[in-house]
Amino acid sequence: LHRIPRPPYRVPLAGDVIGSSKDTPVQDSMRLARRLGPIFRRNAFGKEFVLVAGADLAADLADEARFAKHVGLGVANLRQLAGDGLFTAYNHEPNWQLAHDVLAPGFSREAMAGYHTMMLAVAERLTGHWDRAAGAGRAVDVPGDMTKLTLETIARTGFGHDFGSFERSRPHPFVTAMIGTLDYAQRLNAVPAPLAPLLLRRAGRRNAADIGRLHRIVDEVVRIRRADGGGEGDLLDRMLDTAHPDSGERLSPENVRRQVITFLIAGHETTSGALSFALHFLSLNPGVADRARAEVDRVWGGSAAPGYEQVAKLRYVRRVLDESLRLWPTAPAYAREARADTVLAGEHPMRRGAWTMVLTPMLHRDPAVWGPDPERFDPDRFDAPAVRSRPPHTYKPFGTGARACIGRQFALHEATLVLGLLLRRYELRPDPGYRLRVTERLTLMPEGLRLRPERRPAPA
Ligand code: MNH
Repeated sequence: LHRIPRPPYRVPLAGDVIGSSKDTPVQDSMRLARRLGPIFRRNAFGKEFVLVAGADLAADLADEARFAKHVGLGVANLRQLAGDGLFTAYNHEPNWQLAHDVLAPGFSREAMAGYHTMMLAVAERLTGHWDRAAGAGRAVDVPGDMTKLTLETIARTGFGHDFGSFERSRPHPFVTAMIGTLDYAQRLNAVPAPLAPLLLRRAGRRNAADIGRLHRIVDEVVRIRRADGGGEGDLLDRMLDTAHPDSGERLSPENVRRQVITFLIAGHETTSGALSFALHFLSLNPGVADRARAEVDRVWGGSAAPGYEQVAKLRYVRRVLDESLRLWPTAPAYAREARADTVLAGEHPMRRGAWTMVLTPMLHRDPAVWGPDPERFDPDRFDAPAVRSRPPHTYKPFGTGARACIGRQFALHEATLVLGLLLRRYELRPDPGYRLRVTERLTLMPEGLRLRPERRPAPA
């Protein structure tokens, strides 16, 4: 451990607090990575942890034979909320495999094609709202609107539930309570564990109230479904009715609640951020936006409603998303633990159970992989020859291995569809005064991003 660099000034008891803020752990770590290199240590109140920012090390950590997901820091802090739900389950908990096997068919190609029409209907609520803003020459609140869109999409496709987000002037209470719990889970990392009950007493009470609110909301979603006697085979039907294909086992009511919370949160917050960053970059790179728009016009032509297949054909729009998630992967870290004593990258001994965090935004900026100017936004980094020429395990916005994101295709289909619709319909004018500020609440979001959509004529 002593060979791994660490920040030079360490405050007794508190640790590496100089130049770091409880509100921006990821961006502080990015700064440290720039100074300290591909692997470094941080210390908080006597707890020492190692972060990885370099591609060679991250590639070695992707070896599933020697490493597995570690439930630590932010993810572990969410266990109060989501217990052994899919995202927060320990590898050894039986409900992980059970829920994974029962829910995975809900993310097959056929399942996605089935969600498409509903995704389109939600996206049209968004364009309705943006049309009114464009007509009045008003700017739109991009993260706020993307969150309305992605929450409605997962709620309706997965759970047959309508949160009415577009009819509300303020965020749905589910969103407010969710942000509260994510924020709290992040803040728990910034205080010494034994003092948390004391230092975060008020915040802890608020967090308990937020969790209670989330439970009541999801219990109501489940109650309505039970009263209806079943939906049309969506995620909630799988959670409630589907037995494991081999064991015949079903999810318990307590576990269903945890899965519903997990999917309602994981299914919208990071996709909302991904769309928001993509719109930010499109507004700043008119050449990229023109090229993406030309592709949409070519592939979709005049068709009023693009079909499922027509979304998959938007290759360049998809690259815009890939590149946005390179620079700002909205789930910005994942942790890996050693399955047995091993040596990381032939250099760093690790005991069984020892763990390290991969700092994805810096992995995605490693000049050895991405060249001398990794900050430059360039979707062509994801054209086929460029992707083929890169080593594996260099791009990880959805994590890695058995515990990688189950909703990846869902997110990419939804986000590509929405970007296509917005590009076809609007010019995206940036707010001249806007400078990117990234807020952290375990996830990343471009704070206060506003754009001025302007209607463009329909393509001939
Ligand atoms: Mn998602 C796991 C990123 C969209 C549901 N997701 C992960 C992980 C990352 C991630 C990273 C792995 C975390 C870890 O190793 O600790 N997810 C994203 C991003 C987007 C995203 C960047 C959008 C963009 N995720 C979605 C959507 C859904 C979803 C949409 C559901 C509809 N994600 C999950 C679940 C897991 C997960 C569930 C946990 C999977 C498992 O452990 O088996």
